[in-house]
Amino acid sequence: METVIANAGITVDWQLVDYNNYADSVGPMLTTGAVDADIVLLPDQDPNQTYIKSGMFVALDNYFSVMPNFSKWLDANPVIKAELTAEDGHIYYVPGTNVGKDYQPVLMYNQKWLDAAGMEAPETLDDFVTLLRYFKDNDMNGNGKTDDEIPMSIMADYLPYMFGPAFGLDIVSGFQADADGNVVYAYADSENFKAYLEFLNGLYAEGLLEVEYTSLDRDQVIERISNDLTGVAFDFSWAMSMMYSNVLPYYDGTADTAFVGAAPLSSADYKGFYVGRVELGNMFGVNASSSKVELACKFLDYAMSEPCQEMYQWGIEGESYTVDASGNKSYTEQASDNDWLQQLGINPSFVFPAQQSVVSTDALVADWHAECNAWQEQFVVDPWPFIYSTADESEVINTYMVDIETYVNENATAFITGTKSLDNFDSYIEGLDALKLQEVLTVKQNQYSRYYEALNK
Ligand SMILES: [Ca+2]
Repeated sequence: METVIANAGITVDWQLVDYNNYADSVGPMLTTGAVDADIVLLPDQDPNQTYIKSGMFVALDNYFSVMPNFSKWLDANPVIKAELTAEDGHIYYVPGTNVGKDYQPVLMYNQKWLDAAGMEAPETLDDFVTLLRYFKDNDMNGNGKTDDEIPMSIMADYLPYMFGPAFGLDIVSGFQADADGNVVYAYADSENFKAYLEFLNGLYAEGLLEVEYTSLDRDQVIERISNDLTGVAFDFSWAMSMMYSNVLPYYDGTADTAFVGAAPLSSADYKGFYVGRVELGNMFGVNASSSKVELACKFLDYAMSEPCQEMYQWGIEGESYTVDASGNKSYTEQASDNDWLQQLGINPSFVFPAQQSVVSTDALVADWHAECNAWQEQFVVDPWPFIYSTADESEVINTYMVDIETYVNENATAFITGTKSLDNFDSYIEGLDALKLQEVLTVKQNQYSRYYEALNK
């Protein structure tokens, strides 16, 4: 941290606030205008443009001539640029980002079971069902019994990630847009969402999706894997080597004995994908009443530069990392002490707009896992983006969405478990109208149209 400041050639009056109470402390300060800092780390992402509309922060695009690093970075990251574009077309904040395409939720198989079945990881729903039947009917764990195998152990929250894309649906985000920017609610898709429910109801009826799936939690999945009882999981990728493979009784550190990530499932009509995460993180703004607006913009721009990003990620050469003759970096032993590392102001870096990198995660997982993650990245698509709301839009969404989400989740469970027949699917769709889905869709369409315009500018 000191190095960044020293290299920038400035002195800083820090106003430090306990990070655990940051939002509670700084939110009221911003609301009352009692902030004299030149640069402010926002307490939230200003989702309703409250601070933007109060005129508290400078429109940074007016200063892009002195912000070459930031403007270049925005051009290289069009989704984030569009997300940061406010309703009035200006950009007010410099963001930190989270990893959005790496180590996200993915499908994984017990490689030993796959090999014993003589099968490759399935890529279609049909092959997948064939595999589940094989796992169910055979003594995959070799204990002499064929009735203790649970073909797959999937927590209910991950079913949308796992099966929605094969039906062309992003029911993780819920709202999705086509290539022309037209917004639909995936849970109201009368053809594809019905097909999704029919498919899962079929798995459930056949005992391939277990009766207890709605209450299954991660600890139970881990326990099953440690007893070699299950062949398929779907979870955040980091669980692959760090929570699942490592508890397998025969795991020897190689992919041959592990739970290994695979391609997403596809159908004849739709190519599968994995749903990523919004990358936008902390936001930094320049105070419009500052006497040093241009200097503040310049500093934020410097803080976005590649040498600084490298420091947020690796720290200081010779202390937290070393560089070998061919230019490859590796962390020092001392850097494995994360408390020490955080004293350098990094991992994570809270006080600068840091772009989170996968390198530090790669270093934590098995090599085969890091390779698998890098390969799986090709299947990950952007989720529904962050888009600023207006106060009116927020009101509509807040008024109706909780009831809509409760309704779709309850109905999905009822249709999958068969307590409600899919003959009633049309009345389910009609029920969404009664819950004012159309009003929410109008808001979402307006929001997406703004985003779409900024994206294609
Ligand atoms: Ca068995």
